[in-house]
Amino acid sequence: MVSSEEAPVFAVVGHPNRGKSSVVATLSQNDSIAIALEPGTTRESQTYPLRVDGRTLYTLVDTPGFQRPRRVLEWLEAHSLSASDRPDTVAAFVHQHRDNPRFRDECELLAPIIEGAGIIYVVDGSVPYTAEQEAEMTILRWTGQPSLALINRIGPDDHTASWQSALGQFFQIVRNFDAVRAPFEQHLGLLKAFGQLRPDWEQPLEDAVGFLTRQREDRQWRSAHLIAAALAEMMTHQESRTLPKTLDTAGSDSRQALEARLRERWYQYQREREETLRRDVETLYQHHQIARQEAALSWHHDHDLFSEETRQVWAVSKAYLATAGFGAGAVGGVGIDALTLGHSLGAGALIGGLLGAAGSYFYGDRLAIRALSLGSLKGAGDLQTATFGPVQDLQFGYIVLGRAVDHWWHISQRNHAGREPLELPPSESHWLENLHSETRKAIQQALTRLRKNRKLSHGEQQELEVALHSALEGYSHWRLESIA
Ligand SMILES: Nc1nc2c(ncn2[C@@H]2O[C@H](COP(=O)(O)OP(=O)(O)OP(=O)(O)O)[C@@H](O)[C@H]2O)c(=O)[nH]1
Ligand SMILES: [Mg+2]
Repeated sequence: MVSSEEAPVFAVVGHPNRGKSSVVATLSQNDSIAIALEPGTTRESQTYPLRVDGRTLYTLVDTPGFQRPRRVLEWLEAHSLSASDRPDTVAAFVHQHRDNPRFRDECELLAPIIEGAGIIYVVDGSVPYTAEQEAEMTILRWTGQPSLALINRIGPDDHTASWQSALGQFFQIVRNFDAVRAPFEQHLGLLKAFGQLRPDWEQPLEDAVGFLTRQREDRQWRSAHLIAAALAEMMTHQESRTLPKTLDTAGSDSRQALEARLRERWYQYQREREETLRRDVETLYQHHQIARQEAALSWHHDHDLFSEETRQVWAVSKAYLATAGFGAGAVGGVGIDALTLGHSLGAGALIGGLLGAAGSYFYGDRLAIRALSLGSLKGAGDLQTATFGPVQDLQFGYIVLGRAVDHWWHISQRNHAGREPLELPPSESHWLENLHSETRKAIQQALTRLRKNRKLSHGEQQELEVALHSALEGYSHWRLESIA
């Protein structure tokens, strides 16, 4: 067990407003760190450990930006006799100026470095390099600490090349790193690079890469588990109410009113359950502040029409049902491949026939939900129960699943420096078609069982989780490919 004292510490330093806090937020997976357009957002140094399973992998120190680097450098030059005393001279500067308000920011940012922190120097590659920066870089070099420079591009322009040649003279490693968009592999790449800078950091940072990789895999499994649980609950949910038998539910008005009330509660339940799933997945990835822009699950009000638009974009195209889902449920295990083959050979008649048989069920306009039913309550002669639901339509499961997988993907990709609202527009592509046939078959089987209102056995639940885990994997590939 490595204690937090032994875990590497990195001070993230640079000019004001260059994305230092953004780098800290992303590398420490902490979305509560203040990031803002105004320079001078960070006024004090603050430490952010990255903990996994109670173990600190490394600590980042967010710092204020340099304010008077030239003055500081003048002082250092005037007080240093030779190169060998430079680190001590920087330490002496901090000790002597701690209470001087003019050098407050410099003392704040240098203090962790003279205590042993490695240096992450952040510059904005979208503005040109200027010699003004040289005083900052010289001071940092004087500390003698291991150092790495990150070119973080905030704006659209690209001045990376001029930065690279200047930074290369001052820092052992220079990397491009976009704090908002850098993919996870680049986070790991930075840690590995840092491990090369100081021999006693190599092992802890190699361990950190291992921990973070396992954590990411673990989060994907947990997400599959959360989505499977939500699917099961949403597809089998029923609203029920106990009523006195004396209450007249025979009249069609009161019956309709009762049904309308239960229906409204059923809708409400579904929206809330989905919202809980969203929050649970976000919490799993340590995103606590996300503002989401997503159309709520919606129904047309006067009759049970599931929004046709939502269904078309998220659910399953006819082609999908023909090639994937439909087969497993309706034609048994061989169905999928037989139908896929049939489709590619242009055997339209076969598919048409099968769809025709089940077509009204799958493509009817109504989202079928089991209507109000009244029954007597066992052992209580003067009471009766009214129930509404569950859903009778497999497509409901696919819609919930499609929305959940897409949300998961955005969350799993999102860096903790991201402050933009998360937009989740419906997708028009039928991603399900790109999954392995076993995955599609397993999903279809589980949804079919759930639609029949069967509780999944432990084994079936696990099968669904395995299938969802591959579905998440497949969705990621598909998204990344469609971006590239
Ligand atoms: N597009 C984009 N914007 C970024 C990136 N990094 C930072 N920003 C934006 O740049 C601005 C400054 O970011 P901060 O992380 O607060 O910068 P800082 O260096 O900590 O600033 P001070 O604490 O004021 O010195 C914010 O508006 C960020 O949203 C990035 O990688 N991409
Ligand atoms: Mg800051």
